[in-house]
Amino acid sequence: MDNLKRQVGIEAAKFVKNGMVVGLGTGSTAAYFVAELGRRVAAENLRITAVTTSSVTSAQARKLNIPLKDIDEVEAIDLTVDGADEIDQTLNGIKGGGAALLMEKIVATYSKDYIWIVDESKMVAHLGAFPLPVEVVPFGCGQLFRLFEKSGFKPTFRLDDKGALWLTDSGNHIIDLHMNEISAPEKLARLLDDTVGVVEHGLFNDMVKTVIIASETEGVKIVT
Ligand code: ABF
Repeated sequence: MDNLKRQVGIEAAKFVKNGMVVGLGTGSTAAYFVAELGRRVAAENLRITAVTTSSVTSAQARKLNIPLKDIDEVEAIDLTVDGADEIDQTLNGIKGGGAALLMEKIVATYSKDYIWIVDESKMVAHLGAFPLPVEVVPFGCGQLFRLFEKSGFKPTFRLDDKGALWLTDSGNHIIDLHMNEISAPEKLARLLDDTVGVVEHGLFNDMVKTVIIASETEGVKIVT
């Protein structure tokens, strides 16, 4: 699996050219992309500026001497490369298993080009077997939890290793919805967008144009 993740990370880094502003995703697959960029910055004198999608990725980029800027300091983001938790056949996806969905969606929204890198296990017929992460404001999140329960969304609060409510980089909590199968992702996204207390959700519908997939049997494929 690590080998597949490394392959797509290296493949995606080929899209990065001198002078670009690059959005760096979060997660174990995106980390291979960031590692390859770091290698090229050192070995090939690749000149880029990066914006990141989490404190974890910022720390990795700093270690690799990849020049970083705040998202508001750059004019535009040329390309963002990120991982995903599930992708369906229309290239809608679930993200946020790594709890970075809010920053990931903001960076993706302001990117001219956007690529997901995954191993084949992430490709699914229908979204929803992976619990859908929803980032929520702490105030009133118990009420929101009960609303999700009543709606049949089977919510659970994400906890940290000490059993406390998970705190995102933006100081919010995460509720995971165990829906099993999401038959209408667009409708669910609209409902969550309209729910008070929801900051953002992990449905990334119609956002990505290119997915790089690595499989044991077929090698690396680029799907658009
Ligand atoms: C991020 O990392 C996410 O949005 C997604 O939750 C996760 C995928 O992680 P991994 O590559 O480790 O499976 O991109």
